[in-house]
Amino acid sequence: MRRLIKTLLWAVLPLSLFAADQRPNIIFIFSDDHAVQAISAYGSQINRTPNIDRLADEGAIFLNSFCANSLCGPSRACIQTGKHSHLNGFMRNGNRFDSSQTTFPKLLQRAGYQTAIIGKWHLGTDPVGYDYWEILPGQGNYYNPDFIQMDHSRKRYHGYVTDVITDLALNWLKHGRDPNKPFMLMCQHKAPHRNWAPAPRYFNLFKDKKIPPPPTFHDDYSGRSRLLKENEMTVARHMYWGHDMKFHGKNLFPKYFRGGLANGEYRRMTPDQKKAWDAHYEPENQAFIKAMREGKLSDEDVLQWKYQRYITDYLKCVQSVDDSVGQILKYLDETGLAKNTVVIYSSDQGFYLGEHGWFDKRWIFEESLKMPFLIRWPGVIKPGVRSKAMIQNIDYAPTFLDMAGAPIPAEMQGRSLVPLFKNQGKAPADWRDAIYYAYYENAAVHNVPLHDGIRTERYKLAFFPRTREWQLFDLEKDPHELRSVHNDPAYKDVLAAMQKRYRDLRAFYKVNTAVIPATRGDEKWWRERDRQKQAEARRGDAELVFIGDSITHGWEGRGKEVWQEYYADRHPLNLGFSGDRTEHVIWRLTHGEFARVKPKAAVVMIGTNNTGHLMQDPEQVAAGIRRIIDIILERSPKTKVLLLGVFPRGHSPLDMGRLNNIAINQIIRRFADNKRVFYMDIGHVFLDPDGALPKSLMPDYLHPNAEGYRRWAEAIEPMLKKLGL
Ligand code: SGN
Ligand code: CA
Repeated sequence: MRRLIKTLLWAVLPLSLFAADQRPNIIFIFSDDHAVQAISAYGSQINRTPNIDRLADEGAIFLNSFCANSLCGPSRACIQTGKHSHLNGFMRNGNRFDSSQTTFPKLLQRAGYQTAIIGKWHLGTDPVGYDYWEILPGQGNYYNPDFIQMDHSRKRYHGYVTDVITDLALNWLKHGRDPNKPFMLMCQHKAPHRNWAPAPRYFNLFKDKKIPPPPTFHDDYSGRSRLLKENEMTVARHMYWGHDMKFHGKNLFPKYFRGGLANGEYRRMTPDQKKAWDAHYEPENQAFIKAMREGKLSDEDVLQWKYQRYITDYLKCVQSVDDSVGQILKYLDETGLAKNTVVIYSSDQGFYLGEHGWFDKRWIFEESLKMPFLIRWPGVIKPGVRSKAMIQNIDYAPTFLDMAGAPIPAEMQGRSLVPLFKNQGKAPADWRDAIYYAYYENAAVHNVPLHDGIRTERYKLAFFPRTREWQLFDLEKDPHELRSVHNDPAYKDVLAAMQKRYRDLRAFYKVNTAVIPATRGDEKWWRERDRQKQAEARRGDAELVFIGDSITHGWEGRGKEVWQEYYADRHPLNLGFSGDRTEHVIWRLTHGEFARVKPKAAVVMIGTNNTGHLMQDPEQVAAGIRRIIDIILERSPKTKVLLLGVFPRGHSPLDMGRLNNIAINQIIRRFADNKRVFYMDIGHVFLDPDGALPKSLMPDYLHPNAEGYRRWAEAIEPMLKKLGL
């Protein structure tokens, strides 16, 4: 009710009320991959960031600030929308942001703010809701970077990217904006993103200094999922000779370095820049090569050398970002703007600075889950506030709107942080007890598996669908997350409570993984089968397509002869993949397997793995099946869908999996309109009169044998004929 009144008031209040607009300006300084371990206000032992620290000294630092999905594009989409990835649709890098959705800059504009974004954007589509924008294409470059202009032309600036972005931001503050309106400016840096190319003025910053690697640098990954060992982001094995380590020419030591990717920044440099670069890097590089050739370096020495190269380059990049903050604060001081301007410093996710032997991010573990968040808001936040409240990037959009006195749409999932600011960092009594996290970029760069989880003040629970594993960490006793206690009897109650909280939070945030397209691309056979099926589909001549999981896949195994007999001469295509759930089918159909085919009929039977592997709810699975049908009908309007009820499983009629399938079928039978979608439940052809599933038809109580396939074919044959086959 209060919200409604507020909304109504807002609609009728003339904006002239804000004639002497006292609403604060907002400057959001955002970097890329800046870990809290590299900010002195957060206790960094390895570098100093005096300008960023100023925000903590003069305002607040948030020690438990988290992202919702530890990756660039997704984090930014969460910030724009105030929603988790599965609802804003930007799940992984390379997606294109749907800019028709509600975003905070659009609403700020409506509330009379001027809005601008300068620097890294990385959301694919143009920024919408900004009076001014000038952005890097994709990841952008460090040296002499190009910027996309509002008219889509590109402009190249001479110099170092962090400085260029700072200059552009200052220029907009000085000359671009209307001084009579409040503003919101996002100044978004590329640094310190890979390939960590520093500005010349910092080449010598760590000269002759050795930076100690973190205590978990030599992690052996024992006591946790094997998936940790499989990912490809170690300092030891995944650093490029050119791109990361800044050597010229051919990879001389393939045992220690990856070859094939040169330092692209070097190519962009002017002769003077190259000269300065080489004057710094070449002596060190040549000394290393010489020592290697003389056999003076042990494996550990090489690892340490690589770490030093990595971490010093990274920290040098951070230093220029700190300068940028300093320059902006100085400008605010000089102009008096400081008094009524909120300044925030944050970064899209955390980063591994050698923890667990890694670089990069993506995992739910602390180093990449955390985001820096420092804020100065004169007159509201007192100097020196240190907050332990759990905040997340989905909170930023509602916070900005709240600062501007604009209504917060109910669809935004985050919560305004303004009450916390007004209360000097203390969370209200009804604040969240846990955050939800999800990472969706399966098996892409760095091979980090899809996973999600929750974190409370003390515990962290993660789930890995690929191996169907839980991991549980006690952050108080094991702050470095070196031992999962999910199997430890002492944590039985904690595990159960965390699992409940996980399920409840997923429901609260409307997470339905059954409809979120997912690959199993990290399983080689699956990738290969997908490629092969895409090729078959591209021929475009299929008339009868079967879509599903292992049960459909089995037409190529135990069902082969029946298939020959019934379907071979009807232009069939088998799109059954063992182990697939609805989300995998959705991915396959939208990524090539249904690009050209226009079959007469598509037989769909899917869902048993959704409840079996993942404990998805029957409602959710049904939504996944609905999505599959919609994709087929949208792509091939003349195709008739023969939707089959999910086959019975388990010997006993009381089998839990069987009951799940019954619950799914109860919902999906209503999808039939008998025009384009036809439904059949043929489960009874496999069952004994007492409801038991006999071994003689499904030996493992899940997959039909040859006779089972025969019964399947017989049962649907009349319908197939009716559908024109
Ligand atoms: C590039 C990097 C990766 C990094 C991603 C995502 N490789 O692909 O190391 O994880 O960006 O980063 S590089 O060879 O191009 O440097 S993100 O911050 O944009 O999400
Ligand atoms: Ca990033």
